[in-house]
Amino acid sequence: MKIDLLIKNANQVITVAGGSEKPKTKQAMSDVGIIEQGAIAISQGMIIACGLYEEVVKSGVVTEETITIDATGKTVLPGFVDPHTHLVFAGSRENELEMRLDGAAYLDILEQGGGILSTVRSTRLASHDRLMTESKKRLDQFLLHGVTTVEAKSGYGLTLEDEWKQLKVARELGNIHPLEIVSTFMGAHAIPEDYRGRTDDYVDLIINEMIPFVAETRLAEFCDVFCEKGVFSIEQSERILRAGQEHGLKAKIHADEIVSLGGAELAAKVGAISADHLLQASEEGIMRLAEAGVIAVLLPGTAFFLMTNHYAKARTMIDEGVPVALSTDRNPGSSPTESIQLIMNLACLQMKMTPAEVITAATINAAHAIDRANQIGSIEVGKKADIVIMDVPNYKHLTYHYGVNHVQTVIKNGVIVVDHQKLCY
Ligand code: IZC
Ligand code: ZN
Repeated sequence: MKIDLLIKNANQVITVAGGSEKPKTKQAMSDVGIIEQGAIAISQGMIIACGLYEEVVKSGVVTEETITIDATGKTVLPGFVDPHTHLVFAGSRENELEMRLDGAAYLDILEQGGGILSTVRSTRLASHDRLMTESKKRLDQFLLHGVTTVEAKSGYGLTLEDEWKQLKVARELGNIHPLEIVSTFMGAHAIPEDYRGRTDDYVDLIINEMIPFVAETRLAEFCDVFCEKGVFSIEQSERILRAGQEHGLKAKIHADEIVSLGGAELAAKVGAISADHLLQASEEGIMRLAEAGVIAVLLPGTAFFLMTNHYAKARTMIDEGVPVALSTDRNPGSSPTESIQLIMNLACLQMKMTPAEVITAATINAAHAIDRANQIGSIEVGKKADIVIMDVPNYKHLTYHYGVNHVQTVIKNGVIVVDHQKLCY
């Protein structure tokens, strides 16, 4: 077998190996698989060897065409996986930041027809091309920051046609951009203005028309609900998630973000693949997640950006055996960032996750949260060659030297797509 790409002399290769079967929990989250002076061989987009150089070069044939990257002084990791984004939308909401600085609350802005609903208005008005252009910019930022796969939710359409428009953009972007996109249907993101006071009627529309359509056209793999005070109740969320499951859509839930409603308990009850946010999750809810093996996708960017200063109890979750993953929650209202590195830093400083736990949460556990852990999330033979080379001497440096982008090179499916911090696909 011909080696297409060879990475050598890395100060550290962080493999995060050993978690492909099931997400890493407890002590296993700290085991990130460090290889000092490591090397990796890649052939036809896949990892064919990882270890010490002398062994790795023997895994295939080095030819004149083999590209060699000297990673002296650098740290090599699996490409980051972002399992929770609202990628496709039009416009921005910087005006709301000023309202919030004046004391307005996120849910009050939504109640008054702003927030998510203002992004719904601009997304409905936007053409397919505008949505493509704006969303592609976000994907480029993700890639520049070391993310090689993202989940992307709909939820700024809230009609069948407009949700479809968003999901089609996500699919098309996945076809034209090196970054891989995994889609989630989230018609249950807000109550559309013409259904105000008639939430159950909107839930019926989601269940009877949107979910069957999305499932039939295979435009999404997951179904998500904003289970929150004033949005979708526990009962409504359960109906939607179960309807999704009946149509083959795996359940995800925005749970206990702002008000503690019992979203964590619901996630365990329906067997969701992940419960996301959980800032206000109860102790009981955390125990249920651990028992049911539901992945907690934590999004500390929202506590930071909404200035609540109240973060999810990551330490309790990890110590109780909940598999934890991290995500940006990229969206225009509560977390407008593509920097997974900033999120990793917040996870460490504000949620007291260790640097090793943070890396596990942003790679293999995040891959599990989108059901892709058999293909991505670690540097292991047989996995896709999704790799980031960071200009740091060791992995602990990532959560220490903060506020800057440490990415030097990004490799997606064995192809160099970011070189010296510049896009080159
Ligand atoms: O646009 O505000 N929390 N959904 C639930 C969001 C934030 C996105 C937004
Ligand atoms: Zn979200």
